Amino acid sequence: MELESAFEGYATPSDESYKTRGEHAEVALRSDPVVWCSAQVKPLSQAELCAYEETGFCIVRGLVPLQQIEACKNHLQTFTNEDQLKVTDNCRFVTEANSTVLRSIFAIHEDKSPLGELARAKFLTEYVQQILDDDIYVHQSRVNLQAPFKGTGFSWHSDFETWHAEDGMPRPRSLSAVVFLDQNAEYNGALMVIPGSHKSFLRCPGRQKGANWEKSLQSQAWRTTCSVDSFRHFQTCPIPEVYGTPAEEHLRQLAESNGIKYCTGAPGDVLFFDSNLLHASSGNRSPFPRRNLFVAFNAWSNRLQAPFFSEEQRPEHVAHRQRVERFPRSA
Ligand SMILES: O=C(O)CCC(=O)C(=O)O
Repeated sequence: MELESAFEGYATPSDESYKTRGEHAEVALRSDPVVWCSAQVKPLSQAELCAYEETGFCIVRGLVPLQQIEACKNHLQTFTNEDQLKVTDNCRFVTEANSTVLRSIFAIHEDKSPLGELARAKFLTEYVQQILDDDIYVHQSRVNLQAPFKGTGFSWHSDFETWHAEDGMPRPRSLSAVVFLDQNAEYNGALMVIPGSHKSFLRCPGRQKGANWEKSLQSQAWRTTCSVDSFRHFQTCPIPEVYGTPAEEHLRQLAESNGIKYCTGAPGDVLFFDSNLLHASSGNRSPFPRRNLFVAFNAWSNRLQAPFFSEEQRPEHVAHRQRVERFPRSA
């Protein structure tokens, strides 16, 4: 079957650059800038911007005061109460597969809480505005908990590949800010990245029918279903699903040529990384938690359209379209 006909009925991207979810895995060159500003030297210096452009990420040490980090962690304790989780809107909370252990909490920036405040803090948004050179908004926010002994990690992926295919984000004018709430080390599931991989676009195979998000938020390698009234009890069956998962051969080639880097650091450090950077994390078999706040920002000029390669668009709490607050660059 021709690739064209496989995508019949989907929204048409403005060009072919980020075609994905076809018959075959392929590697394409990114056709957009990484750093969109030209000469601004604050908060990142010109040298830091150049390094970000080259590697696709940077870590700013000690950006968040420890007091604020402690307040966030105290607030997170309130989410471990099962009764509270049961009465809250269902799929905002994602558990580890076949488990009641909490894996992710979505739309955290909307909460009136220390975590919500941190996700919208000016000292984060000014970095993002500098790199993207635009007004910005939160596309997605979540806390990933990587629980001691139980965290199962995330397979290799480019966020932008999913955001483009399933959310309708036109271009990779977007990035994530990751606030380390705990020490992030190799042994407790620190994020791994392939430096420089953001310059390639890895087209992922697998034509998608129906919603992929219920499955992919738990694991990109297993099919799971989530029933609405028993959201804490996912059923997992061993059928591999590959939507949004790059080919292992392409990952191997990139890792061989560019290496793999662990993004380790202390509470209060912040990792900024390009939306097309390949990243993953191993599970957490240590007795120490690895809780991180992820805030994905998109340029205001790059707001979502219809999904480019998916029949269903993901829900608001996973990809914001309606409930968006604009952070103007000059504010
Ligand atoms: O928390 C992690 O280890 C990885 C999370 C991730 O890749 C994501 O949320 O897209």
